[in-house]
Amino acid sequence: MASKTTPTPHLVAVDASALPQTPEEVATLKPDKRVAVSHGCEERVAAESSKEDVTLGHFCATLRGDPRAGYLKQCPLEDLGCRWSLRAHAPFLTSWVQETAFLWVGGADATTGLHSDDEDNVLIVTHGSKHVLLYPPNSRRHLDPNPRYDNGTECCEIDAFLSEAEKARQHPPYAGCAPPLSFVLRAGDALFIPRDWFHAVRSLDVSVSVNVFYSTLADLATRGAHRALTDFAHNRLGLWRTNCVCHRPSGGFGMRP
Ligand SMILES: O=C(O)CCC(=O)C(=O)O
Repeated sequence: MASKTTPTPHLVAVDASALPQTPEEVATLKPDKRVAVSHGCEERVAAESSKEDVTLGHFCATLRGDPRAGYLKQCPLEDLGCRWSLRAHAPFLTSWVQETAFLWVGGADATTGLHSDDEDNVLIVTHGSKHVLLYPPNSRRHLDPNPRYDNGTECCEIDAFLSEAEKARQHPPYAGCAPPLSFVLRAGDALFIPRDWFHAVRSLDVSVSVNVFYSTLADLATRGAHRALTDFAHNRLGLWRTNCVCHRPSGGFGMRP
């Protein structure tokens, strides 16, 4: 019987020239728009994190000089008036997909903790560089998944950027886990991250990137429907509000004064 091949992360060709290329270019999109920038690592329950409410113009202007400026994470590109289609710029994507693009802007060390997403994804760096570590779905039992809510995502407690020995020391179930795949993405690079692969990302310097999640019609009917339901339960009914990446226990949005 022919075995079904499972996709693995790999670099793909994407023409990213029409995407914002620098923090300064990002700032011009909507300088007065208020955005929530993140501090710390929101994906790990044990790590400190907070959000700060600033204007996009202020954030982008301070980023190069202030290592504590924070990380603008997963900001919908459309909210900034920027419409861009992966399918129109990526020769490998030939069939219809529903896609959603998000912007990420941060300084050196801006980090997204280890997690998996339930959609296929392409991460495109347009400025600076990023280090990406990835584990296959069958590594899950080693990675200490936690109950933190993030729609369509499963977060983990492991700090993927520690040494292999330190990860096993801090989390005994990590012992026996194969080391992660490692990619350093530079401006112009795009990485395909298959659904359910665990990944952690760290900026190596000031970076701008865009990630695009995409789903076929069949994906939308299954995983998309589940995401819509859990999003409703979280944002409208208030479920899982004390342990999520987006709200603070007070019920507020975690904004600093
Ligand atoms: O670039 C990052 O910090 C995280 C990106 C990510 O998690 C993703 O593309 O799924």
